[in-house]
Amino acid sequence: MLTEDQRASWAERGFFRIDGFAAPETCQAMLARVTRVVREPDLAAALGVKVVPENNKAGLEVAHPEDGVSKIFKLHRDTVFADFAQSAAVVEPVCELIAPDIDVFLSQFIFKTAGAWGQPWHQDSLYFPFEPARPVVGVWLAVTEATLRNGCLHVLPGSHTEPVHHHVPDRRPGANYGYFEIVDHDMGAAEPVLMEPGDLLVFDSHLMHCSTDNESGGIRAAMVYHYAASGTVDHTDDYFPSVNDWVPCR
Ligand SMILES: O=C(O)CCC(=O)C(=O)O
Repeated sequence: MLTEDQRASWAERGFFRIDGFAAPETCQAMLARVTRVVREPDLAAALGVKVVPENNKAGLEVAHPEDGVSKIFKLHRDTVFADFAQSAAVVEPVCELIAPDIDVFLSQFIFKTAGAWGQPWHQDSLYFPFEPARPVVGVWLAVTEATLRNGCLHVLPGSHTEPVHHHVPDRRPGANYGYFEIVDHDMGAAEPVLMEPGDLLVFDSHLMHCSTDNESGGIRAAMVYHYAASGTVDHTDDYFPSVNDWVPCR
């Protein structure tokens, strides 16, 4: 059951957080598993994941393969990632926000190692040409701490009531795959979302949010899932190559 505070924050601000949601062991298991997937191309191929390079490190020597990776998509059928996506602790509250029957359709592990770019201001629904278009709910799990220095999320409270704005391609030369940016809205009231490992942010797919570059010497990792009502019609392939994979949760 969502609490009254969570419901109020959802309605007024477009998100809520649950501190200490996941055990440290879960975060460590996710990081260990995804590191193995990146280091073993045969495993990545067998799982059918999509590995996206970190373009701010293009051409640089990296100590470990994962240091040159921005994101991995389509992990939500695999081991610890599937267990988390399907857990009652996640599914029950998300059902309350969407519908009695939901699917998880998208998952991304974001490595954000030292020197990686942040993702510019956007609304996730830009990427979701669905019928019905909403509600779509994102859950963002802090796998490591997220700080101002290592590139935490920033959100614009209340912006979930906005329609999907026009987005332009991220203007940085060689920007990361899929990065688009809102440039027609005042983000002056934005708030940083500082997190400890295991903290969870639950957010509406119209909420405007971004993250900053990782200017620390360490990693800022997160695991992100998106959920929508079962039976949603997905038109993504009419627009761009889809990384969605619809898996029933309840
Ligand atoms: O974690 C980040 O750095 C950005 C994630 C994000 O914006 C998203 O998942 O939509």
